[in-house]
Amino acid sequence: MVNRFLAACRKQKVDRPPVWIMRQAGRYLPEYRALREKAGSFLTLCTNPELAAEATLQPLRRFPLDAAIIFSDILLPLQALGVSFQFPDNGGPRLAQAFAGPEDWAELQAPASWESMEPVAQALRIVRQALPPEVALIGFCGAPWTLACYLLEARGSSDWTKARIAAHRWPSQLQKLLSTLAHAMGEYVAFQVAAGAQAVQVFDSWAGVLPPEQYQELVVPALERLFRSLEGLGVPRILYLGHGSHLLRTVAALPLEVVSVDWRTDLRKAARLTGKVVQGNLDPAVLFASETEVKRHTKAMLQRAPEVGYIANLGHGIWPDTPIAGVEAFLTAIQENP
Ligand code: 1CP
Repeated sequence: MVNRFLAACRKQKVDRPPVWIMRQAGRYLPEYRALREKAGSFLTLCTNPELAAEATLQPLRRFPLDAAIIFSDILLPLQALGVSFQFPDNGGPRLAQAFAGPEDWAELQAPASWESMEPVAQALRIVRQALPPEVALIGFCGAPWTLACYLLEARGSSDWTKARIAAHRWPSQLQKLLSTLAHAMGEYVAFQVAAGAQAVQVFDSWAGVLPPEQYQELVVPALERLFRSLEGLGVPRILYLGHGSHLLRTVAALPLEVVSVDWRTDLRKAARLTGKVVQGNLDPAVLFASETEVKRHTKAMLQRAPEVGYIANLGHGIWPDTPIAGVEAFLTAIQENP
């Protein structure tokens, strides 16, 4: 059987677009909530290989998805760089201490070994064993800029003022931080590929807070370093460009295969401006509409998608209280295509 996801990443023609859902394991699934309760904390769930593998597989048992994404978090590997943080119940990450200035990251470097992330490798091996060959397994990391946003802000934000100010106050030192993160994350995703990941997605969720010129100068060199380091691995490289419609031209020259775009980006334009395979981009809010409406919007999205080199997905992570019926209607509409 064909692995639709990997074929589409290579711009091969497939019978229908492959589909998976950003943040497909999570609180909208009752079985995830039960597993999370059993684990006691989100970090335990991430660092216990059996539990992380189970969380990864849960959505695959319920839905006809073409890919699994390993259950973890973008901040997890930062522990190997000596950064400590917590995930309070029902909230985003909280760092013990924000990076207040360049002296706080002067000593930061990639770890000598990724041994401390062995539970993630173990979870990848368990999941790969459990999946049929036609379902792809995706590894991931945070993009340097998005990770720097959390390091500088210490928590989630909507406008990332501290990170944007730092980028103007200490441009060269910030560039050095991004380069260090790029080097570390390149090694970390290579570690995931060695354990069975067949594609890697780099999440630049907060790319869009920067204008194109600044993204080009500050961020693109780090992304270039990260993606270039993965060249020899032979796995598709995906960049998620959150809120990034204005950055499509800027990422066109990067050595990667797939650009994942949010719900405000035109899919055809994304394909044309980047020359890459495109992934996305239904608004996660659509899944709250009636089943008829979900199907109508999904089919409209497919109409706007390129015929070859397209992977169906949401434009950002699925929300915790999303109705299962909405998810099912979304997937049915894709299966009915063309
Ligand atoms: O299927 C999956 O759920 C895969 C696992 C996964 C992934 C790919 C999680 C689990 N997190 C991520 C990536 C991630 N984490 C991103 C990039 C994608 C995106 O933009 O959504 C980002 C920005 C984070 C940071 C993060 N971790 C947030 C965002 C909110 C904020 O305050 O900025 C949150 C809520 C977390 C915690 C987290 N990570 C994952 C889950 C299921 C949770 C919630 C904890 C729980 O409900 O138990």
